[in-house]
Order: sequence, then C-alpha cells, then structure tokens
Amino acid sequence: MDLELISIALCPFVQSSEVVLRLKDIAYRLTIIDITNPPPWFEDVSPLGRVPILRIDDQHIVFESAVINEYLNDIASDSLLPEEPLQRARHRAMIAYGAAVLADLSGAVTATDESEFDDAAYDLDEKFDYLEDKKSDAVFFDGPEPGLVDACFAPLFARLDILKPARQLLDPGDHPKLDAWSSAVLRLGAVKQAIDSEFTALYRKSTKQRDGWLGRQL
Ligand SMILES: N[C@@H](CCC(=O)N[C@@H](CS)C(=O)NCC(=O)O)C(=O)O
Repeated sequence: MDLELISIALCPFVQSSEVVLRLKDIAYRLTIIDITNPPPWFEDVSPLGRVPILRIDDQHIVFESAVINEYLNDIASDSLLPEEPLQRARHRAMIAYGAAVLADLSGAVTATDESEFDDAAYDLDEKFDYLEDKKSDAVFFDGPEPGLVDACFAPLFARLDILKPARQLLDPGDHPKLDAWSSAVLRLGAVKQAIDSEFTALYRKSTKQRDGWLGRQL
C-alpha cells in the first residue's frame, strides 16, 4: 500500500498523523505543499482546502487528521485506542479537546500585545485545569503505552516546550500530571522522529517572525 501524507510545514495536525505512522511503523511519503500557492491538484484532493490529506495508492483520499489517524490505526495491528466503547468515546472526545487547546495556543502565539496574550494564556490555563483533572496517573494519557490521544497531544507539547524560554505556559506546579505526561510524550522515539530539531528551529523562527507579543519574548 502506498501512503502519501500531504502536508504544509509546521502543521500540528499533520504532525499528529506522522506520530501515528511512526508509532505503528507504517511506511509513508511526505509531500509538502505551499498552502498560499497550492499545486493545481490540491483542490481535487482536499475538499476543505486543508492539510493533512492522506492519499492511498494514488487514488483514495482521506481528510481530517482525526479520521486519518483512526484509519492508520485500523490498517495495522496493535490498536492505539481502547476496545471498550465508552473508553473509545472518551479518547475520541479528548482528541477533539486537544484541537481546541491547539487553537488557544495559536491565540497566544498570534496575540499582538501583552493583554491579548494574557487573555489567550488564561483560556489555555483553563483547558490545562480540565486536562489535569481528567488525566490518569498513568505515564501516557491512559496507560503505560502511548495511544492516539498521546499522538494528538504531541504537537501541542512540542510547541509548549519550544516556547518555554519566552513563557512557561504549562506550569508544572499547577499542572504536575500534565507536565509529566508531556515529558513522557516528548521522550518517545516516534515523536522525536516526527517532530525533529528542524521543526524546532522553524517553529521558533516563525513565532519570532510573527512579531506577536510572545514571539518578541523568545
Ligand atoms: N480539523 C482539521 C484541521 C486542519 C487544519 O486546520 N489544517 C491547517 C494547517 S495546520 C490548514 O490546512 N490550513 C489551511 C487553510 O486554512 O487555508 C484536521 O484536524 O485535519
């Protein structure tokens, strides 16, 4: 099976799919496009004009990262989701929550002044309170091995880590379970491969170039 993941640089949703591909040891090709000047074929493969897109054997298309990740989970052994329906639903809900946390982080990064930044950081902190409350004592989100939820949170944790010199948005004192979870996720080989030092440099540079309040502190 030929799997092509269509991406843009710095997309956290693409990175979550790459983490799943690496956790499941599935071979794939990465095609990076310029979303501001997409190739003519992009319109045909991306109904929402967004990445990630998974192209299978050059003929089938799957879009939306959560759907792509479940598909990848389904085609290889050792499921990254629990079996029990309510637990599965809980994990899927947490994946949707992770996307909302990423949106808050984006608000913090794009805030132009300190007061706008503080509002975004407050929203983020409230999300962290919820996660701290829901997090089990397990190493990963819900057990000793990483799952789909961990893959979806990896891009968030990586960004928070890169932004630390500017602001420690995830305070280990307030959110110890979340902090330990983030460290465990960032130590994973699959995460280090999918979110590498090249990304760190690029994300740092793009945050500084945005000239938002946070970028100016980096
Ligand atoms: N819900 C979507 C979100 C994907 C998304 O927002 N992708 C961004 C890049 S990170 C994108 O393609 N943006 C292009 C645009 O909005 O023009 C998913 O999980 O796949």
